[in-house]
Amino acid sequence: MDCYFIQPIGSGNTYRLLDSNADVKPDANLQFKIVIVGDSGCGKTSLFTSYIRGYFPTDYEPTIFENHRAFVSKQNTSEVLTVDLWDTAGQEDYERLRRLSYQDANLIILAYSLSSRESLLNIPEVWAPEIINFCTNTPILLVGLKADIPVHQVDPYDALKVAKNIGAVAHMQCSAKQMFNVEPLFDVCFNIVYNGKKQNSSTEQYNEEFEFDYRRAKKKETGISGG
Ligand SMILES: Nc1nc2c(ncn2[C@@H]2O[C@H](COP(=O)(O)OP(=O)(O)OP(=O)(O)O)[C@@H](O)[C@H]2O)c(=O)[nH]1
Ligand SMILES: [Mg+2]
Repeated sequence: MDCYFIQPIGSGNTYRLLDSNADVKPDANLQFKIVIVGDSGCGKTSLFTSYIRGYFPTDYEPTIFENHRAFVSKQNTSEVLTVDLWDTAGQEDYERLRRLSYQDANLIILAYSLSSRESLLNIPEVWAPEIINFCTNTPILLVGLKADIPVHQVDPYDALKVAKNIGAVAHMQCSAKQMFNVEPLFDVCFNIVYNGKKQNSSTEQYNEEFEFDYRRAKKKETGISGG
């Protein structure tokens, strides 16, 4: 467990999942899309189900494609984020469908299973190239699932190396079965998208201010409106 890291963009706040029946007032500009990908059977659906529905599904049903909308409130603020969690198929048969999921993603959760060394080997072999191809600049959070199994098949230092090589902004482990580290994992996800948005909008604001000043200066200089 000492082998995970979280870059500053992923830390800061905690979030509370709101009841789907609650009278929520989400902020229109705080809407995010998070996509999970990784080998079939590594535990992606179980992770989403345990977080959103609060239980661990015992039967394995391969996913074709599934979306969940969640509203989360940011700790000590009135801000409410809308988060669309896109669950994808690890199976090759649905590769084409999965590739459609990447568009406009704000974060990719890239998952492997601690019970399968192959699922980690597939991160640099299969998944990272696919992500880089379809959403080049989207941040990646690497997560090792099924942390509850008694004997891990993945050497944590290998996983750490993979995380660094693919440029992940965080690397964590969790267990949907034992609800271990599940909420902290989603806190990191929400911090990455929230802080990323704030960074971008301050850059936009800076650009707008710069443009405004530039136009004003030009107007003075030439007596012509910058348009
Ligand atoms: N021990 C343990 N088993 C888990 C955990 N999460 C999932 N599993 C089991 O792993 C199997 C596959 O889980 P899924 O969540 O359906 O896997 P998936 O990644 O969504 O698979 P695809 O939909 O085919 O891509 C199921 O039998 C789960 O019960 C976990 O945290 N611990
Ligand atoms: Mg699934």
